[in-house]
Amino acid sequence: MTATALAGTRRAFYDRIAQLDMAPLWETLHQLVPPSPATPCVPAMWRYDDVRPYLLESGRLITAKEAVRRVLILENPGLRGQAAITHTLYAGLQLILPGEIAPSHRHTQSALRFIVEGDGAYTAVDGEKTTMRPGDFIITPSWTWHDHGNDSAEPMVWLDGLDIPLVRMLDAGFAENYPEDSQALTRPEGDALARYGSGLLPLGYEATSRTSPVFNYPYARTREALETMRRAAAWDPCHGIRMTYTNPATGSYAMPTIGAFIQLLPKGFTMAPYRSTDGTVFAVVEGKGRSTIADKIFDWGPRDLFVAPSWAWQTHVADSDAVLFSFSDRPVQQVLGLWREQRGNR
Ligand code: GTQ
Repeated sequence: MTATALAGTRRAFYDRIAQLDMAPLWETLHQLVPPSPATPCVPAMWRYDDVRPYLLESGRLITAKEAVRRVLILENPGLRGQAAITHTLYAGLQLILPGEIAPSHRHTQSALRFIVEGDGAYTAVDGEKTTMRPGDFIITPSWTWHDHGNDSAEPMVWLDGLDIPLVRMLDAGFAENYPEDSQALTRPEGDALARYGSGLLPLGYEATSRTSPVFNYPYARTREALETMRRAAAWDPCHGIRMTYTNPATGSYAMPTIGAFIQLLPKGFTMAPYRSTDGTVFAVVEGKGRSTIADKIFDWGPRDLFVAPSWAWQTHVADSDAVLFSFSDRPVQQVLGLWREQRGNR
């Protein structure tokens, strides 16, 4: 048989087995088992100044109550239509205007909030309210009731990070609405942080879930920790001083599906190249600088957002002292034994 004839015979064979819902592995094996991650996720950046006018415009088009969550989804250009910023994670910017309430619901997807703009709106989680301030890291564990409200005089904006694409892939999503807009509060504000986030734990405490019992990690404390550490800590050549938000009861990540990090990059420091298999979303809190992600260069300042795909080389430079928040699916990859990282030379 000639090569052309063989190719034709094969194609006819593929058509015949397609009738039985089968396909030949050998045509796609190299794609199915790539030598290194071949993600459709691409490096991308959202400048806050570009996005903010649209966010405020959305506030004139729909109320938080009608929208349930008034969010502009940040869609990775390589994943349009999938509500995904990386292959496994969702991100969006949520706006809540003075006097509004985003009604209470719960879902199996875990969520994090990283506060970008405004001061004094609240989120209520599992019977307790917490006031939100810029830079605060707040979590909404899987299947906990949560509603958001704004009693302040200013619009409030935060970055939402959820494991929506991951849970969708696992077909493990459930959701329900609370019978009223606001859930019943059973504990005073600050209770969880005092009880679990002060280097103390209640006597005989045993974790009842895989998520941290602390649900607001206030920026004031985080920033102070970074500032104190810089006096003694050696800078990591790739990350500066980078810390993980942890569950104080286990020392592990604050949530089982999303890892969150905060890092301080010193002024004038060029980080060494780094890559890891967890596609990572970055939010700039303070300072100015630039990151090279694969072949893209992003100049960033406060409130800008960018994403580094799995296994893409990343290098950060800070022109002034800079603080970056970031999140990824690292806990999932690590618990499954899949996570890899590589450090390059400066
Ligand atoms: O605040 O509960 O961005 O359920 C997407 C889904 C936010 C939320 C989002 C959600 C929420």
